Amino acid sequence: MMGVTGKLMFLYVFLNVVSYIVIAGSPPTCPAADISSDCKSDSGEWDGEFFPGISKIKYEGPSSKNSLSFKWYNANEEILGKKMKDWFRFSVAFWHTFRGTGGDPFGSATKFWPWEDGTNSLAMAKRRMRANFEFIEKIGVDRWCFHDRDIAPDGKTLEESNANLDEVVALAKELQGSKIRPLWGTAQLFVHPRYMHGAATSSELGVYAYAAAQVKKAMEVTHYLGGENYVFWGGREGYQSLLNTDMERELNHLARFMEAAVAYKKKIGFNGTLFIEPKPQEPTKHQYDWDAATAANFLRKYGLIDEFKLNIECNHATLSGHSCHHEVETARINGLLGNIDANSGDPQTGWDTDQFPMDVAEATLVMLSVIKNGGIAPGGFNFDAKLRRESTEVEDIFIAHIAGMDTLARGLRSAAKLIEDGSLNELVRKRYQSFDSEVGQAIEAGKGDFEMLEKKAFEWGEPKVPSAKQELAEMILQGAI
Ligand SMILES: [Mn+2]
Repeated sequence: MMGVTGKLMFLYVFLNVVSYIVIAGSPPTCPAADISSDCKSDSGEWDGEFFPGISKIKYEGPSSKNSLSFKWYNANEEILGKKMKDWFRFSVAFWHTFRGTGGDPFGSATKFWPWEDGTNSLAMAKRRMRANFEFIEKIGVDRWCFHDRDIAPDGKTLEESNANLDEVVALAKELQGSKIRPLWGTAQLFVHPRYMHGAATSSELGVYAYAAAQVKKAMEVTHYLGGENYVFWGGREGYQSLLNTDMERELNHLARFMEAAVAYKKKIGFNGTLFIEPKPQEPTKHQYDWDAATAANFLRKYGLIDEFKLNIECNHATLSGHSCHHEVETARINGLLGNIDANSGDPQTGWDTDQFPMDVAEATLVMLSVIKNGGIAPGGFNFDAKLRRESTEVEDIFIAHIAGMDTLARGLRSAAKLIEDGSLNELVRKRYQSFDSEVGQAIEAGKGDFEMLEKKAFEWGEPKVPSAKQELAEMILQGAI
């Protein structure tokens, strides 16, 4: 635990950095060798457990009243011929879980985890990494996701930032052991002021080059850690005003950047999938990867469709005016379903709240798509989700992940019931059965010319239009949950 000196120092440092945290949601930069400034840490190594009193979370079944147990997620139980853990491939998001402060645009941090000393030092970064792996071990998942700048502090120069990253990554590699791997890594190209106009879509050449160097390094360390995928979320790849923006040129630059990433991935022998993560707006007014369909169009236009898949984030789906199910289905039918950032928004809030997924009906629909996709590997379900600002106890980190995993597990169980029951499938099949006829088959084979169809329309007369049976479909869904 932190001593009195530590607490005073924490307060001092905290007051110095509070304005930055409120504005940018991130601590200040700290050069690796700087021991004279706010970056100084007295942390050293951490004695003992980070989560004392919490042992490995076990499955206890739906009747358990123990908040630190799984009620629905039973890792090794087989559902539709596959273990639950293999359907989900759950991952812990380092940034929300270990860098989230609870700060929002109106208020400062609310979370003061006992292992934090209020600095963004290398020593603190290493201590945090130890906490990350103790958490992963206790929650019982095999994967984690990270941004480069969240796991290691920015340096005064790019060389120094790279050196900081190398030092933390070496420790992460050691702590991972043989079982744990990154589901994916990514570069944080949106917090630093240099990226205010974008990274790959910045109007400044120097920023484009800096971003390229950062992605190059982030891909190298992801590969080194045995990462299975790499993500591009274009935090500031978009515009605030079209009046001062050459949208065509920016999109061309973005495509060139992605081409270079593909080439470098192949050059270093990194076999992970590259994902684009659509989001319509926030922080920019318009993000170029608005939704799954927009991202698919971008990839097709620039000949990148076979090199990428999509990481669908449920809260981003709702921000774009779609359901998560719609975005997952759009990705799936385009052969682009790669990964799911498992979270949810608030139906009464119009921004990205990154809440843990708690809606069993939505989880059921998402899992129906994932099952139709034959699973999601080499992607998985990453908890891109954070505790509410008002949830401030260490055990809340566990409770949130357990509840999110249980929600998705209930979704999987319900989706499996729907598939085994077959009546929803049958309802949909019947709805389109007129296309199973000779003429319908001709249309689907591309032989439905207008002259032939006009002849049929005259012959058949006014068509009989059956019921869509939406309420029956909803009744079937309710019955499976
Ligand atoms: Mn989000």
